[in-house]
Amino acid sequence: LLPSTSFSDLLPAKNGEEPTMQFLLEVVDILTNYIRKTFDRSTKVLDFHHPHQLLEGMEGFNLELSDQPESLEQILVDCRDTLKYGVRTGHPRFFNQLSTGLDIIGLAGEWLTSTANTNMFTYEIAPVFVLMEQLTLKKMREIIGWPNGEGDGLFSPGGAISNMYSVMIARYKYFPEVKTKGMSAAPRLVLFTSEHSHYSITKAGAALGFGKENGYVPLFVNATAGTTVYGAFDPINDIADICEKYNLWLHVDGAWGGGLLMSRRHRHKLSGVERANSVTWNPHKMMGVPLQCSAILVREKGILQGCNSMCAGYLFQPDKQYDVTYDTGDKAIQCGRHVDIFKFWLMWKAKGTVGFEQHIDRCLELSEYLYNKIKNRPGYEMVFQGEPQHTNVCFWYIPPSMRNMPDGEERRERLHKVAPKIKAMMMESGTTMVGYQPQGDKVNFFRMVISNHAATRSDIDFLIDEIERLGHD
Ligand code: ABU
Repeated sequence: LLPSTSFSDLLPAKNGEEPTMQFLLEVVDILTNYIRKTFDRSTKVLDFHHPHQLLEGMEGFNLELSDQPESLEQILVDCRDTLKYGVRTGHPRFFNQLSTGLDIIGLAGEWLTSTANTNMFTYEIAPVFVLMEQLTLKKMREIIGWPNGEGDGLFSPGGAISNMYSVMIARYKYFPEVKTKGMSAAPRLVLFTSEHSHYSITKAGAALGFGKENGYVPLFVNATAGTTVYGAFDPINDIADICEKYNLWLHVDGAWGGGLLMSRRHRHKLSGVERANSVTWNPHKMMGVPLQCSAILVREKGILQGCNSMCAGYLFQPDKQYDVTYDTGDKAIQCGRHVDIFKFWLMWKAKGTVGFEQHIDRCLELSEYLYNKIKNRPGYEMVFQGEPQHTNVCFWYIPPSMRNMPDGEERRERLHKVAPKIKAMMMESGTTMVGYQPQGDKVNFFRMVISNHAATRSDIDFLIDEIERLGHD
């Protein structure tokens, strides 16, 4: 590209085809180099800088927006720098989040999705994607165990929003007048969820005007399939018995654990899920689909439409020439909706159901390897007893100088500082990343999770060596 070339030389400019192709090939080169390095263990997971350092500008990388156009040469440098100062979440040693990994087919799907640049609200402008979404949601409902995969669903912008949908439709099911008359059309309602459940359930309660008081009318129970920190599974059948007895809506938050439904070895952990009224299941977590890809699945057909439809005449005209039940946008609380389905559909095609099963079984085997490696290793204490149910392995690392300290407040205070200190050093050396948090009365501990298909036993060994190297006092 000539240094003087700018955006105005690209298509749709006259004679714009050649500079456009050159520019895009350069971008592809940047992306493929990044991908190659992501899987190379000699590359760092991150090159950490504090916010003020990035804001001040790093070696010519300037985040400030400009009034005048920049050259395409500079735009390519901006692309390179954006990746350089980011975090390689696909690196085999990135364990920080529930969503990790870089699936190549999923990535291709995401590129195609951006190229198509359409909106999921109507069949009119997204015919193929709408059908893919319908078919994939049906398959997921079949896997849950709902008869003939009947029901409803949507892909939403993440597990928190999927959980919020479940609360909205539960309220609509029991008190449909709330849609038009507001909260005064219902008694004071209350939701039930466990202490370890995801904060999005309480957030949905707050956003939708629910309270927390005794004496309110019970409406909804959330059972978590794979809690965020411990990876624990609530006993769905026992909870379903209570919900049936008291006529309550049962939601299963399987944002993290839903993927285990794909595994014949592990799906028993969600036993009873078919008794739920709604299920959240995030393929962007345990199934390695690129962000974002979260489904809200509902047993009752038509309830999403009933709850959310506003029948905007400019978009959802009833007299279109095709079957307008395929205009699925009015079921959503959003108007514009990103195409999250294609990458998932493409991965399912490429791997088959068995491919997802193998991925999940492998991740669980790796976490078992980690658990067995550290459960009796000097310097480690497990946060909860027994084998983890999911890939979450929660542990304290005790530096040598603390190993003979008696239990007590002084030890707790010191231990609380250990995981953040090691994590900070880890990020500054850029070698690996793992999460930590306190939970209830427990001081900060590491939460290791495995969802990355690139991780191997050697990466688990590396993490442990790194914790010991950085944590040695
Ligand atoms: N939505 C929960 C994600 C949390 C995590 O990645 O650790």
